Amino acid sequence: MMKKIIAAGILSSVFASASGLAETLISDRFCADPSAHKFGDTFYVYATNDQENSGKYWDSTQWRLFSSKDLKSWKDEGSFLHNSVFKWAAEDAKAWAPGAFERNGKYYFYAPVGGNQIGVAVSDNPKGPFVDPINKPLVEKPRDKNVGDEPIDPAIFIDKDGQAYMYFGTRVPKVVPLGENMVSLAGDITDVVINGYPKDDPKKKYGEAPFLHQHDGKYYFTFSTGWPGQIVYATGDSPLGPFDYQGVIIDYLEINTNHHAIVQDGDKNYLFYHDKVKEGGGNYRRSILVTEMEYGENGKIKQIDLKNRKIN
Ligand code: FUB
Repeated sequence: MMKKIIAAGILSSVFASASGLAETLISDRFCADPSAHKFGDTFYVYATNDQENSGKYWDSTQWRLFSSKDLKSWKDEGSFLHNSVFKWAAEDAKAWAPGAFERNGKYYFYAPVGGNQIGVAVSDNPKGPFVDPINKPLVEKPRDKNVGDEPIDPAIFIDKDGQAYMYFGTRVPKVVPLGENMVSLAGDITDVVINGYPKDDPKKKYGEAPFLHQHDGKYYFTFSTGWPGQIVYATGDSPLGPFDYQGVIIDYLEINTNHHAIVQDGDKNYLFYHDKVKEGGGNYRRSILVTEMEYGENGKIKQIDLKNRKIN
């Protein structure tokens, strides 16, 4: 069991590369589902608030924010947003894995509420206050066509031509272009096609937690394969896919979910994910870690060595 970490406020910890595998725990509070970004000179992690759930389900109704200048010391910015920002949401609607994004000096927060709706909130500051500019869900089941089982886990990507896309969904990955205002849909919701899964691994399907980033001219679609899930990746020539399966980034954890985000900062790449690493941790009491992510030959992402990691 790892050593007890510092109790409150700013955490000091050591950060090392993925190959040496020291990893930094960003908070002593239980939190999960990182949406990680660098805005200006500061890293921000928007998270599901596992500390405030019942411990029996992911039933928290608020999100938590953490910030850091150096990825070593993290500041807990508090429960910066509650689902009540969305007037149309049920009082007890679950606040699940968010996806934040900055565009033209505005900060957008895409939030799955209740498992069947995605709302969007906007602010002039990464820490809020956020408001709901459209007063209705951005995506809603059953209002919208082809949202799949659960419209959850939104993640945003903006392509070189300025077109923004939102990825989301469980069991079948979905993508939809966003309007330039970032708070409207600009096309149909379509399925993301992933080719080439290993036939000998029946567990290897799309589960949830989609994410898109670009590296060396290729689009990398990364996601969790299910419950429990690996974080795997597939590459393609368009943000809309299709994508070809490539391999595993994070293997199965000892909890039933796996969720990640990738931040590119200069020539470094960082991988944020959650796991059960603190005393009292479990399926509904997760903790967010950050480690360096590295590319090998031909743009292959090196798998995280879970057995040899050292957590600070
Ligand atoms: O935190 C609730 C759910 O667990 C998220 O929406 C999923 O990605 C999984 O991590």
